Amino acid sequence: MVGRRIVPAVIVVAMSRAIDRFLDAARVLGHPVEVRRFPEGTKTAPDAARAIGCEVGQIVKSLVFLADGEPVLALTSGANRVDERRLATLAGASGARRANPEEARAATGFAVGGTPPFGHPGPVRTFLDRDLLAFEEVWAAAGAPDAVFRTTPTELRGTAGALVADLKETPSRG
Ligand code: 5CA
Repeated sequence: MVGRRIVPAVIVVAMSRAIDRFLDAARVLGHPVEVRRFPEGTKTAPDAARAIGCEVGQIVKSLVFLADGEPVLALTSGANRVDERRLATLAGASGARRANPEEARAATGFAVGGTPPFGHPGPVRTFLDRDLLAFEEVWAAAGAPDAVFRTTPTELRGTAGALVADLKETPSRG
């Protein structure tokens, strides 16, 4: 039992409800998913990669930004950081910034650390990091910070209604 956290029952119930909401949304889309839960937690991309035993680049981070105030979702490889200027350009906005946890939840209906790439209460413009296409399978959050599901980049593009884009930060020259 070394390393096991004690999670209050109220949080356990809230997490299960969030996963159920995501499962329902996936079914409605015609893409039922199989959720895997890890007691050690999958809250961040490195946590998830460690738990699953895959490359960190195969983890899909579902990151919410505000582009001129409009929520935009960047499905980003766990190996990359989002270039906010690139994202703003993609969104046709003059600027983009990371949403705070409250803004992210308002846009997606889920808490950061468990935000799924689709299944939100309303449409959110979504971009898919091109680097994820290099993998046969990728893993994304399934509504809670201990829950993930496996998908393929092509399937993810469809379920999330995402536009494939170059959105990662690249090292600056000079
Ligand atoms: N479940 C994992 C892997 S699928 C996951 O959801 N990863 S994530 O990258 O999409 O979400 C975790 C991220 O939430 C962290 O990397 C962190 O950057 C972000 N986050 C944590 N706290 C905040 C905060 N205060 N404001 C905005 N983002 C936050």
